[in-house]
Order: sequence, then structure tokens, then C-alpha cells
Amino acid sequence: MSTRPILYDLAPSPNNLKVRITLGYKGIPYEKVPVDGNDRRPVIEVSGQPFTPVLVHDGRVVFDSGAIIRYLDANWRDTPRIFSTDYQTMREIEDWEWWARGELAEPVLSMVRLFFSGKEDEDAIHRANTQFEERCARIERRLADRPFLMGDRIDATDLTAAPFAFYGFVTEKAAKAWPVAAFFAKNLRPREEFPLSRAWVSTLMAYDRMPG
Ligand SMILES: N[C@@H](CCC(=O)N[C@@H](CS)C(=O)NCC(=O)O)C(=O)O
Repeated sequence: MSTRPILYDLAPSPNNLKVRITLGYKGIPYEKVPVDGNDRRPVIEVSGQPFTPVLVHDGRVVFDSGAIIRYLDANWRDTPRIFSTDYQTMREIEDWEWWARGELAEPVLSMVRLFFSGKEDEDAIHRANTQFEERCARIERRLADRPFLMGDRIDATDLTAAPFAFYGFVTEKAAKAWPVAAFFAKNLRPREEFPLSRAWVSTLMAYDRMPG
């Protein structure tokens, strides 16, 4: 593949994290264009819509994190595959992907909205904590007999779910770097330890270290 991809990136966002750890896991060097959440003009100019992440490659533009990780897997075939040639496995991968983007994302995105609203809402925080615990318990059960969600290697299910789960186990480094992460460190605090999920999240987040 010819040129290095360019990633328009909103650093703390779980959808952007998903693409960065996918690029890291596949060992694909890339250029990063940091996006200021208060000025979407560069994103709209390059992609015709306001959401990040956006990937630009060889004159083509891809947006939506799910579409971007599919583009990377289809076009960098000599890197570790994250989707499958097997029909049934692909069904299962997509089922987990949609669960992560729906059920697991819900408490995280409700807390993001609360953070940007600047309001105090104890009920909303309590609800998000309860939801997160319920949904992280599913991941903990799943990891009881395997290192990753679909078995012994990382795939699109881990790369999609871990960035959302990360916000229940925010690191000090992230809390220092991102005000929204500091808000999570203070307010989204699962009562259970979830040791397997915590270790799995840090394994996946370790791939977020390869800016261009
Ligand atoms: N379905 C899209 C959703 C993208 C999305 O919601 N991006 C957020 C960051 S997580 C965004 O750019 N939000 C606009 C903002 O926060 O101003 C994807 O998966 O990429």
C-alpha cells in the first residue's frame, strides 16, 4: 500500500481510540491530525460530516470507526487479521461489535454527555455505574476461559469493546492528559474488581503508542 494513512483524531474518544489501537496492533505507521472538539471545520472539510475518527488514504476518505477498521483489515492483508474468513465467526464478531457499540457504550456515552453538560446529576452517575457493572460482568465471564473475547488472539471484538471498558478503569496518565478521563476516574468506579477485564483493557490500550 502506498502512502501513510492520515487520522483525524479526537484523542480521548473511545471511537478514535479504537482506530488508534487497531493501527498499533497491525503495526501500520500513520500521520495524526489532532482535532479540537470545539472546531469541527477541518473534519467537515475533509469528510463532509462532523464526527471523528476520519481516515484519509491515497485520496480516499473513510469515516465511522467500524468502517475504518474494516478498511484497514481489507487493505493491509499482510498484517494481523481482525475479521474472519469464516461465516459463523464473522456473525459472532459482528454480534459482539454491536453489543459493544450499543449496550457497553451506553453508560460511557451518558457520562460523556454529563461531563460536557457541566451539570451535577447523582442519579445519572448511579445509573451509569450500575449499567457499567452489569455489562462489564459479561466481559469478565467471557474472559474466564480465554485471553480475548473470541479466543486466543485479538480481533475486532476486543478492539471495539476495550476502548469503552477502558473508561471504567481510567489510568492516572489518561486522567492527567484528558479532563473527560479525570471525570470518569472520579465518577465511574465499578465496585467489583473485574481483574480479567482490567488486564485485558491494559493489553489492548498498550497498542495506542504509534503516532506518525
Ligand atoms: N459512529 C461513529 C461515531 C463517531 C462519534 O460519535 N465521534 C465522536 C467522538 S466519540 C465525535 O466526534 N463527537 C463529536 C464531539 O464530541 O464533538 C464512529 O463510530 O466513528
